[in-house]
Amino acid sequence: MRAGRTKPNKWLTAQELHAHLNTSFSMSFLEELVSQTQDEHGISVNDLHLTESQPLDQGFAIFSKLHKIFRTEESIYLLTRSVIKEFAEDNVKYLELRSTPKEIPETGLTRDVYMQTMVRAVHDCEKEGLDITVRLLVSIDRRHGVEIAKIAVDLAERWMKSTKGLVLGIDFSGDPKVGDATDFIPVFLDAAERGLKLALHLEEIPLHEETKNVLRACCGHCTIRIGHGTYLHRYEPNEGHEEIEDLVVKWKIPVEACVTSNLLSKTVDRPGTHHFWYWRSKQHPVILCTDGKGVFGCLLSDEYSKVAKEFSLGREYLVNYALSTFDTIFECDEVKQRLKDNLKQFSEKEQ
Ligand code: 6MZ
Repeated sequence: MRAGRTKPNKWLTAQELHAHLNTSFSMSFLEELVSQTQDEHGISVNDLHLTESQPLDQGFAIFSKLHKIFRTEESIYLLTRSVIKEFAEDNVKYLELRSTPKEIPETGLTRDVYMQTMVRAVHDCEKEGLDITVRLLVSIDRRHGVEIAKIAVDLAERWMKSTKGLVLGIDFSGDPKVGDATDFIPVFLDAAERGLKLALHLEEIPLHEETKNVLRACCGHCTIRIGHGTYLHRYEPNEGHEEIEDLVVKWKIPVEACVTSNLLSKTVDRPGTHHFWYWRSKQHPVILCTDGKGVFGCLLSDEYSKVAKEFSLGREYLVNYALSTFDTIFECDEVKQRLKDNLKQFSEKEQ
């Protein structure tokens, strides 16, 4: 599959809840930027997306290269606009876009400028009349440690207030092999106390202890979705990890399922064993997401097509599925209802 292709697909409207800004580039935008800045970094476009399954580490090596390219206010602005535009072209009506605010003294980028730039790009897309509602999450990179995470929460709270809710939560992500999510529990609780919603990468690889600790501490106190959750239900019997699944089910914690990303990162071996279907069969909320549509070369409509083909799902099933997933967005009930009404109207018209 070609990375970042922009074939509009009008068969379904939906929402994208797990998209990292720097890995969600559109290919045409990346090609242009790389050709202009090649002398500075010497990186080629072909090094920036996965075309076949590679271990997760390979993905993280690519993310580091991308961070050498998206280094200026201008590039973050253009990246944000092009990412939003490409989702809108794929008929995505609601997007929660997440990113780690960067400090890059050489280019004058500060975390505040980074946030300001993303917000400006969202507003400019609104002015342009793009038919998509965009909200932002501030990412905490677990590799950067707890002190930087606290800064991210302060930043998210400040921008949530000043944008009247355009920023609505935090994401916890980064290389799962580094650090322990348990250390961040006070940060998560503090963020929730301040009114921020939490999208937490958990169990992308088997990390049952930290997941158990986080869920025990946060369930009942925070609004949470789980990113990936690939190993939530994959544990050996009698090792005491059943509690994880019990908590996820008891608190109806939605799981963000990134099928192509998991396959290309080799955390799932084939589409038929993807946990999307495990949670669907339990009637537990699970949302199809792209993760990084640039790096993983998938549009959201591709993810729908992939599961439709794999699990023989018809149009009516998918429309009902998509309608149910609107309940998992971090926005208020009024916005949820508007999105559901729009999708119902759209699907009746397109029948
Ligand atoms: C964990 C991931 C990720 O924040 O610079 N990120 N973290 N697992 C994944 N699965 C493949 N994919 C992306 O976007 C890039 C950052 O998002 C996180 C990593 O921290 C990566 O550096 P931003 O916009």
